[in-house]
Amino acid sequence: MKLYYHPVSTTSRIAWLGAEELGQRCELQLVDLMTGEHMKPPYSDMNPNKLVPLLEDGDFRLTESAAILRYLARKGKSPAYPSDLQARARVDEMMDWFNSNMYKDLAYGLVYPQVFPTHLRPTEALQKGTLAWHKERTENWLAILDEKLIGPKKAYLTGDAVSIADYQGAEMIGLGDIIRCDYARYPNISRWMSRMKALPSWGKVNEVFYGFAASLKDKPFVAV
Ligand SMILES: N[C@@H](CCC(=O)N[C@@H](CS)C(=O)NCC(=O)O)C(=O)O
Repeated sequence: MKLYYHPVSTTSRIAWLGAEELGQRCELQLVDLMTGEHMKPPYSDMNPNKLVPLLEDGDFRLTESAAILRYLARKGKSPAYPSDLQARARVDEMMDWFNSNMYKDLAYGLVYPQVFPTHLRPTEALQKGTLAWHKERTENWLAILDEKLIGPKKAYLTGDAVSIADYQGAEMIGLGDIIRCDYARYPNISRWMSRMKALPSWGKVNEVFYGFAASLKDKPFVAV
């Protein structure tokens, strides 16, 4: 299999972390987002969304990091995507929650407008308002995640065993490191993230991302 990716891209790191932890061997093919390689053929012919990641398995191509995680887990019949109907529904529930609730506010509303010039709002007032709005929403999701969804007892998002929802969610929460989010006041999230950051492949998958974050260490950010 081949994974088209960029190491700073959160959704690429979700798919890559999943592939590594699930033991699914993938050749990595860099798509240089910085030079716009994803915007033109041949990549844009493979993925008309012009986004990474993309998984290639023979002549089968798959986009969407969550779908890629599910594909890799099912291919390897991994317990990280349980076959039991209700256990699997819980994993799906968390994956949808992260994709539709947390990510839109934390990533698109708070991190990207401060980090990527293409996401900067056209006026100062708009930028300020966007950040304030999404910071509040992000804090709301973080409190729900901390107190209700993880809580004091669970080791992972859906119980005592790691699932593909953890790979997705941890990379999304980890994105906040780039604007120096302080998660210390969310003890259950902090505990879970420590566990996720201890995964064997976490360091390798996130090395370039942390380098990018370090390059922004003196830039002031609005963060949670
Ligand atoms: N829903 C997609 C989102 C993919 C996505 O947004 N990829 C970003 C990187 S994290 C990208 O390729 N951005 C390139 C651009 O915006 O030009 C997924 O989960 O795979």
